[in-house]
Amino acid sequence: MSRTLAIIKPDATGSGKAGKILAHLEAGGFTVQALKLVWLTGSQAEEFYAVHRERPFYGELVEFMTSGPCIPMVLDAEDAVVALRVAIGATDPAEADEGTVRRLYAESKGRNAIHASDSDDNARREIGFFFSESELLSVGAGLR
Ligand code: IDP
Ligand code: MG
Repeated sequence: MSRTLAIIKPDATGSGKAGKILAHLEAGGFTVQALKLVWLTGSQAEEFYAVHRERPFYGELVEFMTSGPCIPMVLDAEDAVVALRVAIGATDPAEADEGTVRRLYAESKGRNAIHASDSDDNARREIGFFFSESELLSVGAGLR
């Protein structure tokens, strides 16, 4: 088993899709190890997405991610990072495979329902961004 981070984004929480997305992930074999509701500040969103600082959509992305509450969660699965990227689908829901979270629940390329870490190193960094050591103490996958 390994571990990754997902974030249900403000478009999905605001339209009442969070429960459906969580159920979809659980049915897909992911186990929730930690979860919370957070409303990011501008500086938190800027820090989380700092890797995209130079991209033309950075301002729009930060504005969107601070427009309502998010639900970050730690998920365990076999090969969790890759499995979750497959389960969420392409960034643009129009290009996402049938049955993926983004195809089912995303509005657009920007307002795309869910984030997933793209590597084990980024998963560790992103989990640490949202969850303290004590909040992860009960988690047993051995990555802490
Ligand atoms: P990913 O979430 O599939 O890994 P990234 O390319 O890492 O996609 O982009 C991070 C986030 O930035 C996307 O999930 C989406 O919310 C937003 N984003 C990416 N490209 C665009 C764009 O062209 N227009 C508006 N927002 C975008
Ligand atoms: Mg990405």
